[in-house]
Amino acid sequence: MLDAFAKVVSQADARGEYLSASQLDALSAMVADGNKRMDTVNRITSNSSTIVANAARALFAEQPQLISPGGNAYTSRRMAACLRDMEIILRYVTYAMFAGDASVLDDRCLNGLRETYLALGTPGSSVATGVKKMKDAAIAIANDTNGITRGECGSLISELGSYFDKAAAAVG
Ligand code: PEB
Repeated sequence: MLDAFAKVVSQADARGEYLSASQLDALSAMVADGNKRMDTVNRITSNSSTIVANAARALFAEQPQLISPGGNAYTSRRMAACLRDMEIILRYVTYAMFAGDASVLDDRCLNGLRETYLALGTPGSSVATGVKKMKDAAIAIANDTNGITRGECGSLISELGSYFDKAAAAVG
């Protein structure tokens, strides 16, 4: 598991080189935007239940076969497993956002997840749809300009989106 700093160090070390000016610039920009990053993580974390519940509700409205008898989220045991899976994915996205690096998400959540769903007979494409719905909700919450000092958040928001895209692509 790496963060943005450890990632750059390991890349430089693999080549036996000092950190380059462009690597230092990129990390320096990351530090300068640190408070925005923490705010983003904080907002998603404190709204996580809403994000998961609304995404799941929208997924089941769009794909009602999932909650019909025989469906993959039918019975409260499977419904609970489904909500838990979405919560796990969202939690790892917040870790990746905090670390500024996707490796924690890749290594501890997405690695082998497609195969797990295949083995379970759970439709990965439906999980991916749920992840996309969490993405939209998380971005709306992170990007909400109400009650905060306005600033440029474009690159942080696209980074956040990329972690959700990675999760959706890993199972979809
Ligand atoms: C991944 N999910 C399930 C299982 C595992 C995971 C390992 C099997 C064991 C269990 O049931 O607990 N676990 C999960 C995860 C990590 C992990 C992401 C990462 C670290 O350790 N059903 C649907 C939807 C979807 C869904 C499409 C969006 O209809 C999910 C939610 N996951 C789902 C369901 C099960 C499951 C298990 C329904 C139970 C499947 C079953 O037992 O029939």
